[in-house]
Amino acid sequence: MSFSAEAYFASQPPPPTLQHDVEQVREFVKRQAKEGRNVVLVTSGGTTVPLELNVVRFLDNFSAGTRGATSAEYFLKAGYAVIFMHRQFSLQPFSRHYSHSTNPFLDFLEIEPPSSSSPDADPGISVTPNKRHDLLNVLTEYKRVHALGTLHTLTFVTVDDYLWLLRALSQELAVVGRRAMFYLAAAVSDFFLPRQKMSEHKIQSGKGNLSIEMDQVPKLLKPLAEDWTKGGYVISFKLETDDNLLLPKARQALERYGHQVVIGNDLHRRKFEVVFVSKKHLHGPPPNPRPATDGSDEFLEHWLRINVAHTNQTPGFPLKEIEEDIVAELVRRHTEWIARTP
Ligand code: 9Z3
Repeated sequence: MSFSAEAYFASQPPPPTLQHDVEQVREFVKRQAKEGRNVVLVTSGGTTVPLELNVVRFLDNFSAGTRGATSAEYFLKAGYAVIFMHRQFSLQPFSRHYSHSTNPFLDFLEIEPPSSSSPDADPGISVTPNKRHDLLNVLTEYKRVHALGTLHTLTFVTVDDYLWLLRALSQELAVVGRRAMFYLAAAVSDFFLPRQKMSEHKIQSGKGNLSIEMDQVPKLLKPLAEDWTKGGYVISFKLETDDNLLLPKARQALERYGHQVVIGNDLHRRKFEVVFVSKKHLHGPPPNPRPATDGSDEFLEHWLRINVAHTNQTPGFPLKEIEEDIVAELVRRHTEWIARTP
């Protein structure tokens, strides 16, 4: 079965923290609006689909949160206020450079013995000299953003949390109209198990194979782009593993949901190659205008590529991140979008 957005929200309960989360976002947006900033909602990380009410098992969607956390940093640098809505425990701006699995920070802290004049004092702690420069840069930007108050973070776990939050936050962002941007990089499940079909307790083994029929997650992009945002600039991501599907699926999404940009990425090439797909009538020309490869002149495609060798150098600090170019291009397009009165 496929739920409409209305049927979904009428039948699935909201997360218990929704009200609290929304109030905090309302305050944040109000302050940013007063200070005249553009506000971007960045979604990041994968959603889960619980299989039981007392959840022991769940399905997960692939995403470490790198795209979202990295992009959030570049938006902050560009002067945007960022609402960072991410999967609990996925990567976050700034701390992402020191992921416990690839670049654990304990590995480059040194213990310094107390001085001979105060031998009973605690030993000091210092940063390994060759790690200082990078850490200082991250820390400086982190402190700057905290002092300005331009980053607000909140979390989701399940696809239900995600959908309820997305609707509520997009309605809150309507206050800033065209100055709002939606950067929907989270990996969202296409299927879910409605409450009414969920087993209360842990599904028991011993009865042979397990078959579960899931329902389709409602597509919220259309109401989001059409009704909730009041002119916000909406970007979704399309993830494929079959190259041949990337462009057709991206075009199909634009056609169906009527938002502004789909960024297509292939699972294995996503760190060094993406494609922006947009509709011609919605935009001025991109920097290297190219007619779409489907032969029609309805869509524009704009490929961004970086040198693959630059993406995997020092852990946590690649020479170049494709998100820098993605964000620069989007800021350019969003600025035009704001300037153009509807
Ligand atoms: C993406 O395509 C993101 O770029 C990635 C980022 C999930 C690939 P990482 O977090 O990965 O850096 O490890 N996000 C959107 C994925 C998605 O679920 N898209 C839906 C679809 O493709 C549409 S909303 O159908």
